Amino acid sequence: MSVAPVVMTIAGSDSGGGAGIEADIKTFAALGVHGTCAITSVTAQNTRGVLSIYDLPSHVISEQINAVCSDMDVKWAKTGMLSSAEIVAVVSNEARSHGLSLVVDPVMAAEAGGDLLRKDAVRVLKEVLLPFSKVVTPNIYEARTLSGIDIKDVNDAKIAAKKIAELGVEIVIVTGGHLDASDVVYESVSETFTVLPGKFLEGGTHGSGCTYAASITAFLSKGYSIIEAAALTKSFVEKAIVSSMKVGHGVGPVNQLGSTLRDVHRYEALQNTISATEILVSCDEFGKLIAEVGCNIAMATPEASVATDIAGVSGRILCVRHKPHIAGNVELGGSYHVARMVLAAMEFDPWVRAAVNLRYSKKVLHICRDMGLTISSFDRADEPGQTNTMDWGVTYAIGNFSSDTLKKVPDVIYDNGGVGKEPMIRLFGKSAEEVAHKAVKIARVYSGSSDLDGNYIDG
Ligand code: PXL
Repeated sequence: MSVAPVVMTIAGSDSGGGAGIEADIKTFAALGVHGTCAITSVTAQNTRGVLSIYDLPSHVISEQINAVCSDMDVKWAKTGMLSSAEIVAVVSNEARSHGLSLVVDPVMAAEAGGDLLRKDAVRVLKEVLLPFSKVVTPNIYEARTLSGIDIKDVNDAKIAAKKIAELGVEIVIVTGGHLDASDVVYESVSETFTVLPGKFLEGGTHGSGCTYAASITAFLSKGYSIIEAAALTKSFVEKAIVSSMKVGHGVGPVNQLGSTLRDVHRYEALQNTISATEILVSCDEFGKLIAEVGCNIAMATPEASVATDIAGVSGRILCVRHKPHIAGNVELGGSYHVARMVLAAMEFDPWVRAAVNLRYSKKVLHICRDMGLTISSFDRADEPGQTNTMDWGVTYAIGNFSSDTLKKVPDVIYDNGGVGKEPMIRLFGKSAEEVAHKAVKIARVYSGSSDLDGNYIDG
């Protein structure tokens, strides 16, 4: 069993799944630490705003903290929404008695609107919680409330940070999401400022503040210095914003796992395509299905939008002495043509993510039909100028095949070639392996070594 730091979030719940403990726990999971939680308030919320707030009784908050800390070794915790003076006080007491190192996100309002901290709680936050906290991560509006300084630029942020540190908190990070995207880190022990520049990115930001503080907590629990934690967190939050998903009608929530999943998907597409090429080259009969120009097989990630999100052979699969031979490596962006076909097919059905091109023959088309595969085609003569043939051809063949209401991708799309263009059959499927298995089955029937059920024919 592996060992991971245990961290805690003491925060409110966002029923919309964007901010609060929901964001914190996802952040902890994405960063490989074990997340625990003590819920302070339950908000009825969506991407448009906060509809209602129910504060949990103090003893329920204490009991959650005690339950976790009496069993697990929690050193670092973060606080989020602490709606009332009473909650701030009880959390301060519990954190003190369990010796927690605290990262305080001084949550005051929700992104989409709605107060999350009562006015009388600000005083307790400043006088009781911050004096023994390690880090506080206000945005410029929260920093103004804590310092009384209106922040219009990085210099104002530095003045405010220093003022907030005077309350007794060791490190103040004024986040720059509402300024020029740079974060100002003030370390009171060494009296140093570090400015971490950032960039504004396209994407939803609901939950970015919670995610920021949770990420700082996770990196500190792993032993990173505050400047390392702040730099790593900046990049983590930027990726979470870029990966945000369009849900709801208001401010979209950040997606803490988006970039990790994209990497997982790339790895899966590569492995699947490598395995598919092995299936193809270990079948001698497949040599007969290799086109003059060679074959390629490719598989896209679910979020693919460009050829570099698609694994394919960087050279080709060629027929050498009647046997398939792979010339090149499986790489992301390895195939351009097959990648274009897959991208075009995914526009109609996101589950169709793989394809292989095969040598054209009427007999192969017959076999495909006998196997129950669906077939459509395009004619290069119909292609308008200024298009990418693969985009246009696949889109045309899908349009021809399916009804207006149900655009379905056929298993096979072929064309009869054109001037200087070899005719071609293209086989589509959900994964490169699935497509390779189908291609091998066709090749065996074509060469007479097996029947349509895959049974070997003697002789
Ligand atoms: O992002 C601040 C925040 C913190 N905690 C909860 C929230 C929000 C914002 O919406 O809902 C519970």
